[in-house]
Amino acid sequence: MSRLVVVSNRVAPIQEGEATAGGLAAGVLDALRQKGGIWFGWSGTVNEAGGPVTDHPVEREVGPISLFTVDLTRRDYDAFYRGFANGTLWPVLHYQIGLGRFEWPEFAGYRRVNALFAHGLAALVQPDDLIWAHDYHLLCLADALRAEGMRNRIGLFLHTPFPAPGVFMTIPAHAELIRAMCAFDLLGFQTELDRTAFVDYLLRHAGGTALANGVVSVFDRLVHTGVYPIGVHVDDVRAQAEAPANRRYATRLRAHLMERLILSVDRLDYSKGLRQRFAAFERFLADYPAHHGVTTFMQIAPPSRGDIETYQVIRRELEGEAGRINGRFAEVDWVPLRYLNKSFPRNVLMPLYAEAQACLVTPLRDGMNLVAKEYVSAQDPEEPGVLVLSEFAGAARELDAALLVNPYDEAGMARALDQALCMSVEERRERHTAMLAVMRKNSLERWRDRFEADLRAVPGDPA
Ligand code: GDG
Repeated sequence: MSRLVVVSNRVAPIQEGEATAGGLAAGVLDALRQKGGIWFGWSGTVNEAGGPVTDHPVEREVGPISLFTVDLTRRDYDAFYRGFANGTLWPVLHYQIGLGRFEWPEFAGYRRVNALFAHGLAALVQPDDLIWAHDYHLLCLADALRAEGMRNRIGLFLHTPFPAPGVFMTIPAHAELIRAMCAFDLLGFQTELDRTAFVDYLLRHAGGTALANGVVSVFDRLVHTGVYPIGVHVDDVRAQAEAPANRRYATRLRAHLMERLILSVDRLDYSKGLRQRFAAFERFLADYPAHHGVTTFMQIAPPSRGDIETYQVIRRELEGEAGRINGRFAEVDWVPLRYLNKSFPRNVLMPLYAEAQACLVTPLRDGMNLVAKEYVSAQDPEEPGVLVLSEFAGAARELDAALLVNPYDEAGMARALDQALCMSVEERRERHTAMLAVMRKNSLERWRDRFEADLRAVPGDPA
């Protein structure tokens, strides 16, 4: 059978026998571990001007997986990673048009890095290999691979949302991007809303014609589209949450906290709605004083993309807000908000989920949101906590038994928190059982297997 070649911006730093963080890495690793294959991407190293630049990918073997990585020059990193990928695409894909910027030279840098990846891959890939690219960094990869003469089956899974065409079209290079995306054979999305938005663009603005089963005829080729909601390993999360060796931290925490814990865990990113969430927590403290002295809100927010200005701004804002809210409400024996701007090992995080009576997951937009799914997985089914979830997270399409909130509605979020903390055990169990059933069905294995099978089944690029 043909090999699987996975391409993502970063190759996870994997060691044999060690668990890795995040859904992408876990799902991809499972697939590669079972059948072997190649994982290709950026090494994470930026070569400063004049520094050494290798023109061929560096190989490392980990079990049956061959990892190939390339370095980026400072110029490419600035234009591709800080520039077009995270300065333009990320905000627009998350409907944050006002935070986006656009520079044609950065778009050229984005294309250049996609071409660099394609060139490196061309030397490794055999004609019948399946190529599975991941995420918004690589929208132009298939186009670049075709330019290298490759006719392989090539798929893309977009981990972020895909916005309504009118939003996407605020990117001045939208037409070039869409044309390049259509060089993929299969485009996978987290939700039907994202898939429909993409197909809508093709039909209304690119002259496409819809055929059966999510196939669109456009630019003289057939583009397949599908919905593949990413999942988590439900039982692994629960096992990590319960393992006595992992629970030291959680047990100590329990001794220090008052009665109730509300937990949030997010990369420090403006799309996650942290500022609005802090405001909602402040409203909760103001409107529901019965929770004073007994409830703590803990926000874990590991720094992310710290060399991009919009991220520095949100970091400063949150630090200020956390101090102000605590200054307003704290008592000598109670601090309502704990803001931790650092990351924790996964085996510390999972028991913390299990400790929390409520988890507040309120992104302004999110492709899926795995924290929501991990929280539900980590709960004790007899005494489960309550998930308060933004209706604009992809996960809300599946986890509709959560308390769904609008992340722009401070009073609504405050009310939902009160409801979560006062909910009867019967209702908590009922909601938890419903969510667990959906997550077992849409597991991480299913995400991976369905995408791979669908990619295998596409007819391939005509010569
Ligand atoms: C993108 C899309 C989509 C968080 N803090 C720590 C830590 N984490 C882990 C969580 C979770 C992962 O990182 C975050 O995943 P999310 O899905 O919540 O968000 P993004 O990072 O934005 O991921 C998203 C996802 O891709 C998959 O398709 O769902 O919509 O934006 O697994 O547990 N892990 C560790 N320490 C931390 O402090 N070890």
